[in-house]
Parts: sequence; structure tokens; C-alpha cells
Amino acid sequence: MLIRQKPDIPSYEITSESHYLNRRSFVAGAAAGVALLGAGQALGSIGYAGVELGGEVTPESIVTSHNNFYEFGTGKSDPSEHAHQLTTSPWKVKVSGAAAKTGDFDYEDIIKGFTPEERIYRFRCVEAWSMVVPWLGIPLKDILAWFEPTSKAKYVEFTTLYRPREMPGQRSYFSSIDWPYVEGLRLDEAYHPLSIMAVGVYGKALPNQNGAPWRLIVPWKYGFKSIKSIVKIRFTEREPKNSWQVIAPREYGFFANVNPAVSHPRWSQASERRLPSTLFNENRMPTLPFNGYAEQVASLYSGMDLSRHF
Ligand SMILES: Nc1nc2c(c(=O)[nH]1)N[C@H]1C(S)=C(S)[C@@H](COP(=O)(O)O)O[C@H]1N2
Ligand SMILES: [Mo]
Repeated sequence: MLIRQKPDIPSYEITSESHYLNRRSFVAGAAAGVALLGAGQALGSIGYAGVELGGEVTPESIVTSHNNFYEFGTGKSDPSEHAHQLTTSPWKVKVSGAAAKTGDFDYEDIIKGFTPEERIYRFRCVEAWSMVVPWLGIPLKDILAWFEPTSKAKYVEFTTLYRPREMPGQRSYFSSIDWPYVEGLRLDEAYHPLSIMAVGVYGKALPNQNGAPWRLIVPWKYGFKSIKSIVKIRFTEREPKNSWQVIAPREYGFFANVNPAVSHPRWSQASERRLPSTLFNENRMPTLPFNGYAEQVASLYSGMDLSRHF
């Protein structure tokens, strides 16, 4: 992953993000070609092989107030307005399917053996807006391997909490989603070093609206793959059915790799609005294949027709 930090951070970022900038220790994942960013370098200019990707980190206030989390409503501000109702402790996680260690676990017991790392990733929603977000996460591979999947496990399915009492979107009669929200990955995608289970953002625990207590982050895929507030993990032989594919199979597939060459049936995916985006400054930029992570992940899909497997 190639990240370039601007040496001159705008003042609004220094004030709102000082907490996170002070606490950042490193961006790990060197094995994946991820930039190692020491504390002293945090404000420095880092570029690799003449490639400049990413851009400056999106302000925390935007990352935590412009959300998609339909369990709390379909408006962008619904999650930040309603997600405080969600109880995230205790948090039970049910693990099933093709693995040696299955059953009911406490979230705390799963994650206590791991140390979260900071990962600054571009994040691209299928609706053609994007951000750059400093997640705190645990490599997904480390978490999944802890359950010892068997050789039969070819895919992994994740399910969000179903709790209509605390999730007003799940009580809505107008909802298009057949709750709970489900997502899935091929196991080799899940094991890719860029895939993380995020437990925090901006150096703090994940706010409810961003998917507390933990959510997937798969940065080369459209945002809907990055399922929030996970309570079930299931290892399967067959490709799981993800919620958006079930709702609109012509519009959303299983893979959902960011691809500027394949339009959504109702809009182009060639470019994106990088938040903050306003009427006067749309801040539009070209969308990159695999959201800029092609070098790291394109080989996962060699030989596949990406316009068919969208
Ligand atoms: N459970 C659940 N997970 C979800 C969603 C959702 O509605 N429900 N929305 C997805 C979509 S479309 C996007 S773009 C991202 C948004 O993540 P953010 O609000 O942290 O930016 O979450 C994804 N994960
Ligand atoms: Mo999205």
C-alpha cells in the first residue's frame, strides 16, 4: 500500500486529529508492501516509486458522521444520530462451519491476544464517494486462523447483529434488506495481508456508527463488503450470498472489487468524490483499479473476467 502524507497538514486536521497523530506508532504490514511509517515520519513526505496515492486523511468528523449503516436508517446522518442506542458490551460471536474451533465466544476473549495496528486506507463506496481512513485493526488472517479452519473452508461468511430493539432500520417496513446484513469473502481474499478486522479508528475504539465493536475492512473492494458489528463468522465450502447481491444481483456482485472500467448499471464508477466534497469543490478524482491496491491484490483474480465477476 502506498500512502503519501502531505507534509503540511491543514490546521483543521491538526486540531481535530492531534489525538490520533500523537498516538500513531506505525503502519504495519510490510510483507504486503505496506509503508512502514515511524512516529518521526508521520508528518513527513513519503512516496514510493513515483506513485502518489491516497492523499490526506479525511477529517475524523466526516468519517464518524457520514455513514452507511442501514440498520440505523438509510440517511447518511442516521447512523451517527441513532447508533448510540446500540449495546456493544457484552458482545457474543458465534463461529461455525469448517473449522476446528467453533462455538460461542466473547469478543473480548477473541481479540485479547492480538495487538491492533494502524492502517491508513482509501475507502471507496459503490455510491462513488471516498475517504482516507486511519483504522486500527487486526490482520483478518490472524483472527480467522485462530479458529483453525479446515481444508474444506473455501469462503468465510460474516453476519451483523440482528437486534431491532436497538436498530431502528431493522424495524422499518420500507427496508429492502432481509436482515441481518451478510457479507462474505473467498478465504484467500480474507487471508490477504491488506484485509483487517477494524476495532478502532483515529486511535480510539470504533464508534458505534462505524461498526462497533469490530467490522471488516477490505480496502480494494467497494465499501459494502466491509460489514459492520459482526456477531457471526462461518467457514463454508460454497460462495456465501451477500445482502446486496441478494437485493439487486444485476447491480452488486460477490466480488465487488473497485473497478473504474465496469460501470454500475445506473452510474459510472470511473471517478469518485473524495470527502469533504462540496457544491463548490466537488473534489472529484479518478477511481483506480482495485482502489489503488492492484499491485498487491490483482493476482488474486488472474484469469477471471472482472466484468462478469463484478
Ligand atoms: N451491517 C452493515 N454493514 C455495512 C453497511 C450496512 O448498511 N450495514 N453499509 C456498508 C457500506 S455501503 C459502506 S460504504 C460502509 C460504510 O462504512 P462507514 O460508515 O464506516 O464509512 O459500511 C458497509 N458496511
Ligand atoms: Mo457503500
